[in-house]
Amino acid sequence: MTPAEQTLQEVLEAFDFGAPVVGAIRYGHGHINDTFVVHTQPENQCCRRFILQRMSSAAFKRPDQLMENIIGVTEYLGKQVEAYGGDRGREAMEVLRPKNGQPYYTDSQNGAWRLYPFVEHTVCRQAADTPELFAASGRAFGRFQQLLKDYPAETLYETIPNFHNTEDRLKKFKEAVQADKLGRAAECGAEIDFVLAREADCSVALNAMRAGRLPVRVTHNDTKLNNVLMDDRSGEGVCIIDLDTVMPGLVIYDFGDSIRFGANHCAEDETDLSKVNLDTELFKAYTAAFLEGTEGSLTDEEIAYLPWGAKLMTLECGIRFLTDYLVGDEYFHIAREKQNLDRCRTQFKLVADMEAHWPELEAIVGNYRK
Ligand code: ADP
Ligand code: GN1
Ligand code: MG
Repeated sequence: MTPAEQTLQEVLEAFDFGAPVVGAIRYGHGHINDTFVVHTQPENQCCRRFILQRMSSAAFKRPDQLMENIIGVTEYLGKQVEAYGGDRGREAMEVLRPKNGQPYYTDSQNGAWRLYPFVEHTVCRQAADTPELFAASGRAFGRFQQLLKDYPAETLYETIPNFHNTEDRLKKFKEAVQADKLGRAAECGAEIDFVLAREADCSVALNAMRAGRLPVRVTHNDTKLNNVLMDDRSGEGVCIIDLDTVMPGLVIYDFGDSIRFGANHCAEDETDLSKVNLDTELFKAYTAAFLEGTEGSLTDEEIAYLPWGAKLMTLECGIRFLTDYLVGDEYFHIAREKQNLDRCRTQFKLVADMEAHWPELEAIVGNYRK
């Protein structure tokens, strides 16, 4: 056995799966955690599946606080789902504790692992093939926002400090350019200039928040299409997953991050930038559905700032990919060289496209202003 296999074996033994484990393999397309699907074989029954994850130590310095957040939020959501007569096992995540009764298991190499039931009869999409599908994800994220609207935000830890603080992201980017520890800055001149030309943009949402025009709410903060599981028959959103970054934030971040990832027809690391374009029909479909999911609870200013959410989340993500490329790909998993630079380039192409379509985006959200 390799050391990695030995660790996995140790971890599998730390949990009670209720039946023999017949396999554990890597799963999913997340960039942060190490995700495995575990298959068990109960006697005379179908195989049961679980999601086992090693939380990223690069991203999350305090797994204890992270899991306290997740347990608080999942239990709260579970009760909400029961209250409206939904199916708690499908519509809310559930943390399954290891045999030692802790919220997660720490292995002998200090890796932190958690376990969830696999939510069956769902699909996880990497691209929004149709406006209907994208709208379904928007309704689900809007409803998620709505369900958590009375959650006590002050009890949540900031699992990644300054996660969507665009001013702080800009500062860290500049430090990485300055240090240029791998000599990669020279090949990124156009991308560096792209960011520097948009320094002022990095303060737009923060200024509105500081002025009291955008309220702080409990937000998901990582609303990619592949962080919602969709019913494999109806196509409707079933369960919001990847709750690592549920923290106080701005609602425009949740709207914006979904648009960033889903309102185009390309992978995040597409190298043919001519294919990377904002699809305003998808933007329109998502806007309608997200606002439907929030049940009219957003303020007029929040609605007005939705295009800014889209632009800033895309710019910020491009800055993060570029920063990670400059420091040596420490944060986002990569499968090939320059993948983070390619990811950065798609984000900046989308930002430019959003700027080119700005009046149209404002007109779309304008239809919902109060
Ligand atoms: P990351 O933070 O690395 O993105 P996620 O928590 O999003 O990790 O999990 C990675 C992938 O695993 C998801 O995109 C999804 O395909 C799958 N997944 C995660 N949790 C579940 C679950 N409870 N049931 C089914 N699939 C899941
Ligand atoms: C990461 O965890 P995952 O793969 O769903 C990242 C997001 C980025 C996204 C870019 C905790 O999301 O912030 O927007 O990659 N999550 C974290 O694809 O940093
Ligand atoms: Mg994810």
